[in-house]
Amino acid sequence: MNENTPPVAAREHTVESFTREFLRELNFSQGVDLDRASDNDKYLALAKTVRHYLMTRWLETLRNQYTDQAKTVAYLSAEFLLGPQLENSMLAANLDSIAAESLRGLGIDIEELRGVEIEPGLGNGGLGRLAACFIDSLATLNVPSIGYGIRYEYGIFRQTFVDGKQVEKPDDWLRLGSPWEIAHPENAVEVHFGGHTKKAHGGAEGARAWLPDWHVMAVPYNYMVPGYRNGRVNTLRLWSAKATRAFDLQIFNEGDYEEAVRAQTFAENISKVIYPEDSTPQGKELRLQQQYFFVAASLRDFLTNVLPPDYPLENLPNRVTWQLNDTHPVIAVPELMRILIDERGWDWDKAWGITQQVFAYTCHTLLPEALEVWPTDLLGKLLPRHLEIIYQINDEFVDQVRAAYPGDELRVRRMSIVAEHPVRAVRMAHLATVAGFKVNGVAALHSKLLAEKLLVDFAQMWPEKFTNVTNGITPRRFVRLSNPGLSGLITEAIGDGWITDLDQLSRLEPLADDAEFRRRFREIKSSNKVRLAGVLAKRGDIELAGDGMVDAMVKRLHEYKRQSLKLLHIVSVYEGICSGRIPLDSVTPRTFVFGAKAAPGYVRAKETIELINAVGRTINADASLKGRLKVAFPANYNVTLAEVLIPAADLSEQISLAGKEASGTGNMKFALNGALTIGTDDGANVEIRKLVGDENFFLFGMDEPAAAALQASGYHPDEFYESDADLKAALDMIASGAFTGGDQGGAVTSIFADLTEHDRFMALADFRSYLDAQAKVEAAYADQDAWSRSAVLNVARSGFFSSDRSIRDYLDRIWKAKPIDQNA
Ligand code: GLG
Repeated sequence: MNENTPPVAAREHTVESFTREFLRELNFSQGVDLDRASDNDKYLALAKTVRHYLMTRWLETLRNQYTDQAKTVAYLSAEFLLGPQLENSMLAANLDSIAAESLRGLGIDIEELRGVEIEPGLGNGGLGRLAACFIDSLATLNVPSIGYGIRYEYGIFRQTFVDGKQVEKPDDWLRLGSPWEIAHPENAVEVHFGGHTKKAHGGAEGARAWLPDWHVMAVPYNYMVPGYRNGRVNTLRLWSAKATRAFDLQIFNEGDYEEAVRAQTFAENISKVIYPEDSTPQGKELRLQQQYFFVAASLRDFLTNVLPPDYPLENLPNRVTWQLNDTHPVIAVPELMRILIDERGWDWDKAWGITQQVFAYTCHTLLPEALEVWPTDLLGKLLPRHLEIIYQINDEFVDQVRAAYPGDELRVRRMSIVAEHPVRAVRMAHLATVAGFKVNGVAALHSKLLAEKLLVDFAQMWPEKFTNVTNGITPRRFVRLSNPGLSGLITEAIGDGWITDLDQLSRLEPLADDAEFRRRFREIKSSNKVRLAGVLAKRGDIELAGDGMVDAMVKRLHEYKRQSLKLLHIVSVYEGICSGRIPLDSVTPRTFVFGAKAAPGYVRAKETIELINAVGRTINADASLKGRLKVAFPANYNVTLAEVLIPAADLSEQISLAGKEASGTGNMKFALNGALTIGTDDGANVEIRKLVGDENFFLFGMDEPAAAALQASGYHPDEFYESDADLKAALDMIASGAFTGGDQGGAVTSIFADLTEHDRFMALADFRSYLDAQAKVEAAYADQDAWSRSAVLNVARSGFFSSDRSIRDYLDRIWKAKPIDQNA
């Protein structure tokens, strides 16, 4: 350690010292005294106090990162869906009880302060949340790593419902300030765009000079990523766009003040808002700007700030893996080539040799239309040099394919990085696969289908490139914090080692046969339902069906996920009751909980929301049901709500068409909190079922080969509609306008017509099997004791789904980096 930088004195872990710090923050940072402090003042003071406690360790980690020069994982992701930070930071820093006691002593209710925090919604769904779980596990496993992303000023939109329709509101999460970030404007990095290229004077052969015509500054904001009580605090660095002064001045000098301000706004737009499409890229120019913006800044940052000066880049593969979280950061590949060739003067082969050893690519989808493709027109206009480099990578790659498969021009066309139809465009997944030294899918089935279908040509050429890493979730946030009751019960039974070694949950297995343990487990579920009921009541007068079954389907609204199939089930039960086919007394009291945002431009998804709300309104208002059935669709499902809902759920709906959901991670969170799954053989459901056992899982529907076969043979949904009386009755009831005040148009016609004529994700084909499985659910739930046995077994057998295990798999199979104990 440098003598000039003595270590910051660590704060004392005592209530007195915590209180002193807190009051000091309140006075000197917020400028108020306790009597006059608002909840926001207190929250900010508390957050900053907690941050101070972590600061010493953070600085130490940063110092070690620099002195050790150990192999580092740089996780490049356009999304980090972090969720609330306060509780997690207190937990990691081992301050939870000290803080609670300290605040109690000051007459402050810590619960109230938690309510003040606005979660940073810097992600759309699973992909962004996965990135957040991964950085938590990387820190907890002591892996030198850094997360790189974008500090969007507006996160994923705030969803509201107006007459049952989704209306999006801006998510101005920064309006009260964020205590968790530290800005470093002095370390801003310039990022260039546009212009043209020309032959470089001197330099390596093939080097070009890029003459961009505009640039922005990327300002880093650092976030702490504390490991769980292990003394490591990693960094998440999110970039915010700022106009350069030179840029404005130039225009200003030309006399157009308004234009100068407009130019500034233009530049700063880059990090203004996250694109709200999940698994459906829009190909908008601003999005490509965002991608290059954060990637260029991150590479530059790593090469100049993380590496020492004059670091020989020939050694880069020993120092870093840049993990590409989906195709969003793939423009990093030509960016590194550009740096090595045009700036460092390397020749092409040498540059490509290194580039191919430092990137690895994670694919998160199976829908071909979800793979990003950039028209060369747009790419060339924004990043002319990068397009040239991509062309050259492709030329060499195509030669390689021709050499391996002489005469197979169809294959060449299929594999080419540059597509010719419908417009000339760059397929980012192909670029990532060609450049990456590994390509992984996110669940066993997904990785298999990637290699056998979506990227089959590549897997034939380079079988050793392809691997699987099944997703995971952090048990710190999704059990320890979100389910204190269950955490306490587990810890009492097996100690608290499970928090960082989730396989230890298997020691709960014998307790599934212990009646007292099951009783306590049920009691915890019930009190979690009470907590959920309280939150939903506050969120808009939503009621649960007493303490009946909580049946949850929460995920983005997407046709392939089949919220419409869930809706058909609900309508079918309701129709059965109305028509006398199903006696009301025989129906298990149940609340169907939905949580789902639709992409603002995704019409069918928005119509589905409208219809769910219409059905919900009707059912919830129908007194003849005596409150046995409720539909709860709280608006704006987010991490904060997930943390309350998941621990209360009995049944987890994972009903995508087999072969379409890459993995799912909500499915894991539910199982780990003791919900039973009703699901198809899709994504990680396959692995969940294998682990928890068939008898503790409700499987239904076609498997992937069956679904593919039906699709190939010509699928006619009307045949299912005509031949299944219950299905017909349910669909007809919707079509009759029974839920829409007699209105048979709009969403009603549109969804009815789509399901009976097209039904791209074959909901109708799986309807009967889904209903049968729901009947099994009802029967099983009637025996509460047996149900809770299954629930406990779900918990005991879900240790595999810890994101710690995922990270270990990445380390083994891809990164080859080593954990470094901070305390050693
Ligand atoms: C994807 C997939 C999910 C997957 C998640 C994380 O749709 O199935 O669990 O990433 O890998 N685009 C996504 O959200």
